[in-house]
Amino acid sequence: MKRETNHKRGVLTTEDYIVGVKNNNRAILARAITLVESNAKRHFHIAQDVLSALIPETGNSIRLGITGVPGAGKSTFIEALGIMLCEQGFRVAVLAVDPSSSLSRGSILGDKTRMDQLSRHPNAFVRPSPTGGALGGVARKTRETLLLCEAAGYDFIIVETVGVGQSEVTVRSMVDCFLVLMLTGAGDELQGMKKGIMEMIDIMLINKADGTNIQKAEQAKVELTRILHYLPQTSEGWQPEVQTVSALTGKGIKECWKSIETFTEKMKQTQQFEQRRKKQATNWFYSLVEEQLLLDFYSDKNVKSELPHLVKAVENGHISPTKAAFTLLRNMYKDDAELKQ
Ligand SMILES: Nc1nc2c(ncn2[C@@H]2O[C@H](COP(=O)(O)OP(=O)(O)O)[C@@H](O)[C@H]2O)c(=O)[nH]1
Ligand SMILES: [Mg+2]
Repeated sequence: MKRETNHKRGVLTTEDYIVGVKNNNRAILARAITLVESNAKRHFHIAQDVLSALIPETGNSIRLGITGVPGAGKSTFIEALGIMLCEQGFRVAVLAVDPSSSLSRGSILGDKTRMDQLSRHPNAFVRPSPTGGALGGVARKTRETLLLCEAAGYDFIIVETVGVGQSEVTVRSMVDCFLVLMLTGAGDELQGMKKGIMEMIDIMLINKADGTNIQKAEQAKVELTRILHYLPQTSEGWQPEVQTVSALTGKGIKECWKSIETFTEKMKQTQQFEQRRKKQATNWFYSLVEEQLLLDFYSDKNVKSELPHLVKAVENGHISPTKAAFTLLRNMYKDDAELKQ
């Protein structure tokens, strides 16, 4: 008990983090997440040591992504589905990717993102979106948080996001199954959904199919099923499903769960599950390499000093953009070249 109190206040060693996460000590898991979310260099190195040690413990959950416009009922739905799974004895972690929360402080995922009822369940762990930084930074933090939750033994990781910028593409790239929550709209069933998004969806849910809305929801289901039929398949042998659901009354949640199970089983049988995960991991690796190269490049002192002159010269038409780009790129390696001579 005493040790537990010390952990809450005191400094943890790398080993404390590793053991604490493995044992699903929630206070330590929360602190490990804070560590990966930190922008401080000294935290970065401990966080990476902790993650490296925990990597063998990861990969055993089903990762679900949920998107939809603000107010579609994502948080209410996740809470209903989450509680159902927790009641069955599963452990559920809920994360969020909300690139807006850092800018406006107010989250567009809404105040229900806290999911008070689910948060209190002993089998659940709810973590709000990391704040600060662009989507790229938020995405890295969420990916690493996902790995920490897996190492802590959560069976399902649910990631909530909204259709802002590239956030849907980002979340699709870290989950096994991607769901969208729709509302019945006035005629336009696609509700201005960006075209590429439709093609990333595995399961489409029409939410708020309750009260006077039931009939409209059923009509929308027919219409959306027809539209989805014309789109290319996201996964081999899987025709995206459309279902009506009420996150508020719980009607349709079980059926939705069944679809998620059928989908993941099918993906596992055809090896697409493993292949997608491998691809996601290598893509993540490459994007980190590219991101870091850019950062290093623009913070190089030679590049920094040359850049304004070259931009001016390009603006004034004194040098071609191609020549300017190559001149700048050569600048980065100038010191290395001098050393070699
Ligand atoms: N009638 C009805 N209302 C719902 C349903 N699901 C969510 N809501 C309500 O819609 C509002 C937005 O829900 P929320 O879960 O915060 O949406 P989010 O922004 O997509 O996360 C809240 O007032 C919910 O109570 C539903 O199935 N039926
Ligand atoms: Mg929400």
